[in-house]
Amino acid sequence: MTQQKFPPGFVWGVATSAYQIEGAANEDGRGKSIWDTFSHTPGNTFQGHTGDVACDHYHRYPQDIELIAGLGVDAYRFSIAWPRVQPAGRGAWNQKGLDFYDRLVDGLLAKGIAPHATLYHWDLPQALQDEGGWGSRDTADRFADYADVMGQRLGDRLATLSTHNEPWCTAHLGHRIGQFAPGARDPALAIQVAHHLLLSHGKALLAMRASGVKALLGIVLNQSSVTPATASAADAALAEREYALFVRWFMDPIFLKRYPTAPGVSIYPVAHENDFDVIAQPLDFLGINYYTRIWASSEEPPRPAPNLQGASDMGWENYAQGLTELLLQDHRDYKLPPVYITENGTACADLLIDGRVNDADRIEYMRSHLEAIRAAMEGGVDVRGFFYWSLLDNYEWNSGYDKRFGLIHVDYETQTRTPKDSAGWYRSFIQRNR
Ligand code: IFM
Repeated sequence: MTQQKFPPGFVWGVATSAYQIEGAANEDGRGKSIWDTFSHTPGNTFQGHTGDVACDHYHRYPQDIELIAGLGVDAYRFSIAWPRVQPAGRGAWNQKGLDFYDRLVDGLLAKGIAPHATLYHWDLPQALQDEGGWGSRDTADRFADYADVMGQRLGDRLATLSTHNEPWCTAHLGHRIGQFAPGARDPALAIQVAHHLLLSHGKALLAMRASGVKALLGIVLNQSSVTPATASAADAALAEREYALFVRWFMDPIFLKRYPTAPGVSIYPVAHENDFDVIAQPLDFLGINYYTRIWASSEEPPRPAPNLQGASDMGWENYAQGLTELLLQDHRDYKLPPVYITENGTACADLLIDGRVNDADRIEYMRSHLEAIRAAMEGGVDVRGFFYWSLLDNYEWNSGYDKRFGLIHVDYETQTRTPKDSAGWYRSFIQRNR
């Protein structure tokens, strides 16, 4: 691995999102988001955990910038909390919220760290949810207005600006499975939401291009390779359906101006005539988040995936090869723009003992996934950068603070940050690969 260096200019980074780290939920004019409502509703999250305080990054961001710099990375990916900058999702802007992101971006630049921002990492203003949320087509226009203002405000200092993070999660975990905010359980609504998310992405890109926003513009999709559990026709059909719903549902509209077909897929959204022309905007880059593969078993009970021993603390199979498979498949199916791996990482049952976290499993996960990226690049995929998820242990949505993904351990009682062994490993890996 050390002989196969990454090319010069390859971007090394770490990633976070607003609701997972910022805290300060009721400060400086921030509006409520759907995650405030969802996490404060009993029964929705692990032990009722909320993001009210999280890592207190809103106050501790100068220290966190120092920690990022200490890793020796080139880049930091964060998200903007829409309700912090525009509390009701339409109308008035919140100066204190806007100022926070100005300070964050300037603080990063002062340390030579390139800021990569995401506009939507799941924290819709509650006021828009009250009007129908992503189930309403109007929300796409509200999002385009928000994107345009933020693009004009920060775009000259950002390296990249992504519209959405993982729209599959917003649509399906939020509106079909009910595991994420707003907690709906309606398959048809999930498909309509996915369409409005894609539409909002296209409208936002059109608005930001018209305003001459300087940052590179794109979207971040969560993707997995899919493996049929056996050679049966039923498993093959299931695998095709899973891949269509997870990967192609977002890639086909953006790159091919259509929705995919697959066995057993029968729900399609209500779309207007020119929607695909809006959605299929040229991208400057595509962000791909990869954690594990999808194992397609149609049997009852399903056959277990082979590598579940040593799976992550989330119970996710460690399958680095899936990242190579996925990137090569994307490369075959679509004319890809430059790709960033905008998230990849693992949750471990980390223990802080005598000031040290020995997270050898995380190091092995990173090593094997970086090798998988290198293999995809050898196969012709134009990967330009890698962002480890996450900088800090943080609020893992409905799992609360129970799952730790960070390179840096957070003691939530004291807010003490302690770099884990993986932080030192990543730093030296980057140095060796420059
Ligand atoms: O923590 C999340 C992140 O918000 C989005 N991608 C997956 C991560 C781990 O579950």
